Amino acid sequence: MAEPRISSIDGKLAEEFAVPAHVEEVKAKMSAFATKHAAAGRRVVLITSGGTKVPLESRTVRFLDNFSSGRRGSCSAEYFIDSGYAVVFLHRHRSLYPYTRMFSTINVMDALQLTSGSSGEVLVNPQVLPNIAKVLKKYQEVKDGGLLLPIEFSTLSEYLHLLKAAAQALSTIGPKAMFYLAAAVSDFYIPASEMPEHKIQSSNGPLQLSLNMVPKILSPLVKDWAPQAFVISFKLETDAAILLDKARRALNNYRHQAVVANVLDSRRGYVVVVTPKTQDELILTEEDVKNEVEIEEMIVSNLTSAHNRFINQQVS
Ligand code: 9Z3
Repeated sequence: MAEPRISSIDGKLAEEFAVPAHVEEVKAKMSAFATKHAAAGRRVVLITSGGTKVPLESRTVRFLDNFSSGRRGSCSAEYFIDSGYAVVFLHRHRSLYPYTRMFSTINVMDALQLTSGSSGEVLVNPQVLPNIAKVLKKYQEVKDGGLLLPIEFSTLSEYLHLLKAAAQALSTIGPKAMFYLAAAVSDFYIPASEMPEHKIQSSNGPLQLSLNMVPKILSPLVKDWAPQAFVISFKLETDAAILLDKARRALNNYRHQAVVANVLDSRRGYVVVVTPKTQDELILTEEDVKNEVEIEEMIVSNLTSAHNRFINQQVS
């Protein structure tokens, strides 16, 4: 029997990106989650969400970060659950979270009131937390049903190692696994071997940084770690003129199933789902916005249908 291919990225990951202490424990949890839900006839989606932190010192005082709020990922998680999926939610610590995202800008003290009696009871002000009863009910159902497995990352290293662990854990359920890679992942980093231990001193004068390229994790994910899964990456640009070409190039390079292409400023109202044979524009109308329709509902609907077709092709 041929030896399994060891991708060079595996070596690079181990050498240049600090391995989180709990990665094996998290992998076992994800594996048990995937097996349990697949046995119950459910599909499982791994959603990545939020931005990665890139430390400049190993005892980190300063780091590079990016704009991502985690809205796309957290919002999509809710629609995937509504569509019957179980969700592994690999997200940036303190980025938006399914269900609570709706109240993320609210100061909890403004939403509560002490009753006037001596019992010290606390009441919720429904004007400050609109729909709270409905959302809480849904949240509790999801929790009781064990449909959402939250896993946190902060740094780029944590993200990369946890994504690899997730891919390997979900690979056991073959085409029933979907990867929805919406996190905004840094393209640049400082390797562990070149990172200063202590705080960079401003007394040494202006700071010049030299950053390495982050290995393209999509390549081993598709080829080696979860070769039967349905994989969707996201492509973000600020220049709409190059977006679709870049999305097509990614599909050509990595040979996965779809790219969701979006432009920074219009990402809440317009995306294009690109596959090798199709190109679907999803657009929120003014009417949709008035009715509080979210574009993630359309993205999830488009991709769950494509996942259906993908699974049916495997069995026929
Ligand atoms: C996305 O394009 C997501 O849609 C956003 C969502 C990050 C724009 P928010 O979290 O934003 O709702 O505020 N994610 C992927 C971004 C990315 O870094 N893609 C890489 C690239 O474009 C490829 S993996 O090169």
